[in-house]
Amino acid sequence: MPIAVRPEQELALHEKQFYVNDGLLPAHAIGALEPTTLDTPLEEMQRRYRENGYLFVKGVVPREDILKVRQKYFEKLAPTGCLAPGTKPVEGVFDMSQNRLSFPGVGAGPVDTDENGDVAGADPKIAKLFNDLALEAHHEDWYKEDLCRHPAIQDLVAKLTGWGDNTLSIRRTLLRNNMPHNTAIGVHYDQIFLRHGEDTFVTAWVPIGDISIEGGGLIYLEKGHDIGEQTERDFMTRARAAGMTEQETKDAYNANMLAGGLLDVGPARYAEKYNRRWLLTAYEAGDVVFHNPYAVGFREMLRLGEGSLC
Ligand SMILES: O=C(O)CCC(=O)C(=O)O
Ligand SMILES: [Fe+2]
Repeated sequence: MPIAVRPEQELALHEKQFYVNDGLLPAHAIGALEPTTLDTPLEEMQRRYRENGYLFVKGVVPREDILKVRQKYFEKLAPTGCLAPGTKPVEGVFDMSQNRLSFPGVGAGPVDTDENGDVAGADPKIAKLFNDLALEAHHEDWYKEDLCRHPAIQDLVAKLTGWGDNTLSIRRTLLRNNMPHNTAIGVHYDQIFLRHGEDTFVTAWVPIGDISIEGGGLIYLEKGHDIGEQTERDFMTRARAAGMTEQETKDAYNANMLAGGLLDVGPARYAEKYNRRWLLTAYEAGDVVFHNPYAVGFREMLRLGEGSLC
């Protein structure tokens, strides 16, 4: 059955400090993401997905399948020196003696590049290697086949949407990392990036490992999908009024948007503007958040702590 979020859990959240790109989230802008268990009746899952714009399901994928991906990923990145000496790749512990600028996140916002288009950082060679390996990882079978086409994810989407055997997994996916203190992906909804297609897809956000509640996981704006949908409609109206071509309108990097197609780089400011809360949670390996194309999401910023990557 669904696990209800108890008010005291939300109050306990207010005693913690959560950092985002534009500073601390104020207590009144913090709520809890509501978890759903796998034995929840399908109609209830569908209701939650429809009304909340997301469905956060616990334990969808076997834990060992996720940890295998985590291990492979960090084995691949290890030659960059990102892992703390004496730790195992599957732990993904960042070497805090390294300069974080050498380890830029994939698509987490504008990155500085030099005249050759290489990622600039404290050590450009390491930054380039890190970026190249992180991109290369998208083409590995342990990622694009074993994880992205995982039957447990596919089956749940097939049931949730009623698409059944017609469920198609789109070859558009991002394998992101979040280094301690680095800028996280800004406020966005996914239709921004997939405007060339219909707005009927489902995104599965899959944490590759456990993430503590302050650990830099994804956070969602409460019922943000209505804001996302309205924003998209306004955007289309403005694009038409400005005489944009079809191609320009579909492009997430166009004149009406922030760099990278983001709605805002500052979630605290965004929550204030719309008077909505950001919903946070801890994640365990195997959990999946399914969300609709207009759900407004953002990454919490990973601050000090154990420096575990996610
Ligand atoms: O940083 C993340 O994992 C979230 C990325 C995301 O929301 C996206 O790629 O659309
Ligand atoms: Fe997203």
